[in-house]
Amino acid sequence: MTRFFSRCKPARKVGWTLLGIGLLLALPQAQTRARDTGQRIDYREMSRILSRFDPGIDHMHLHFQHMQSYPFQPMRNRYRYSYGSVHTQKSMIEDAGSSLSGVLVLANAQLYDDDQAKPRIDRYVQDIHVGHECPVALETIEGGSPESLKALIREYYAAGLSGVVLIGRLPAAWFEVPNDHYWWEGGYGYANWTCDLFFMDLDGQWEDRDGNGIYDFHTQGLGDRGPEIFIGRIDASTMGSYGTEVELLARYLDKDHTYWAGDLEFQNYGLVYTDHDWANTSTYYFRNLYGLGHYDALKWQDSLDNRVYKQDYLDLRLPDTFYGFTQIWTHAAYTHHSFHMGGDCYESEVNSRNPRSLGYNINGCHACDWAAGLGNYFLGGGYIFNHSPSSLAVVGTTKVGGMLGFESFYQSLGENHCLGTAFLDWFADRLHSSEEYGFILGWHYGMVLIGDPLIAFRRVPGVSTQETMEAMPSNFSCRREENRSLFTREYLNILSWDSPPSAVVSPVSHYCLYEFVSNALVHIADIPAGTNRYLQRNAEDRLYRYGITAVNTSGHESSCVWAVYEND
Ligand SMILES: [Ca+2]
Ligand SMILES: [Ca+2]
Repeated sequence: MTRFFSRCKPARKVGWTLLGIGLLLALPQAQTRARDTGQRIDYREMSRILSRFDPGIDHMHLHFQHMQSYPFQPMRNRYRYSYGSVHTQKSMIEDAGSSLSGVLVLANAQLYDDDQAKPRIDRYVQDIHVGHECPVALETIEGGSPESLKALIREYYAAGLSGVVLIGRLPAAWFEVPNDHYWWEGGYGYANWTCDLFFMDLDGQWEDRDGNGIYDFHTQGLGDRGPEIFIGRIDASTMGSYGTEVELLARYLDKDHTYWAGDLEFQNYGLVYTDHDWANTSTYYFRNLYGLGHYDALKWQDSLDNRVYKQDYLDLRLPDTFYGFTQIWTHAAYTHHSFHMGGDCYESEVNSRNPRSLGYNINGCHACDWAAGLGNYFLGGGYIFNHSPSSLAVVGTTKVGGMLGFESFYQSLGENHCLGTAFLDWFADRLHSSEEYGFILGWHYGMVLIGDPLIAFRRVPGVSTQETMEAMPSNFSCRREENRSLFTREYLNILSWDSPPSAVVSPVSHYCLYEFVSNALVHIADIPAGTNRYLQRNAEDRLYRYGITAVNTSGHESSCVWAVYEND
């Protein structure tokens, strides 16, 4: 911990890089927790599905336009300050489940000079330092190539680094292949894309063999291809259609701060929303995040009951604050989701609905292809650079493909690791898997994290909630019965649950029963300990989302366990 702090000094000149690499080689691969989940993925079938879709957009042409607009310049970096590891009052209360060894924040120097942006960037650095109780350093960057930026990141990595946050416009690395998805019917043809894996893999070898400024080979070099750190991009300059960069960044960092202050209410309940072409894939992996029964798994279905279509997504899913994390799986381009039913759902429509989940996994080609947007907008950006008070981060891709092999991602999130760590864990799992390397490259090399990578989705790191999993009721369920007599007929919602395990420190005093309606948690009843059943009379023909907590004799309330009921 302290090594990171002591390394972060402005004087780093000749010889430092060699020293850094030496240290790097000596360090164990401690940051990456690759998990072999043993799952096999039918990458060929997935490529077949992708090949059916043509958005009619020439992403490659847009990429070349982007490259011409932003030529590389020599880099000037300036060390600003760092916070070392300190023991805050919060750290005495609870281990928030974070175990980061250090975070480096790199901000565009011109942006940092702005008097609206600077205090907010400083506050962000402070927030993540306190939240994760890990060292955080801030440097500002002018110009720069991906290589010079990576060299700087490497120096920090040598001293202990878990991840990097890039704020504002900063260099991007590009990757190209002559024939993407070559294994599927002749392939998709030439492709290039921005590739943040370049900054995540610090010991593999990256080569541009034809010397056109775009990487085309990635081998293990002296290390491996897998990532060692995570990267997150907070770049509001990609969303120029919606305001100035400073305005958009300020608004984003303000809502992000409410998260870190513990003032953003969110529920431990998820949504996995899967369109037609993947309707037969399992979404069981999603249980890893909030638990079995703690997510809506909506899949397109060929019946009148189908709920997966454009207007349902826009009107009912995006504005719903019941969802703490959402995964959406549709065909896409940088401009829109393409739903099987209801048609195209444009970035502007997503943006204007103010998406309310804290985080999104957007599975769809080019959804996070910010370069294609030429500074105007892109789909992934529309999810977070908007007026929503809660939407903070997106994982998606800058090329065709997206995430597959989800288990490691949601396992990591379920352990309340931050999004960056989960993204790193997932990427490491894919790159260390026994799948054909071509599949990994074609499907995953564009994966990118847009927004704050330090947020977690079960609870805010560093903010005490005084609760543990063990203190929560379990097996909470709702069933319906008809109560019929000669003169009346009514329906009852019968709620039941099990007490928390007796191993809990303080005994339960009572349970609090809530219903989540109209984006708010409404208290229904207090139920004394010893009673594990509740009847709600005159139940209506609608959706019910019940939450129950256990309050112990010390007055601490557990987080909610959910039971969702809807009459078919
Ligand atoms: Ca090249
Ligand atoms: Ca590596």
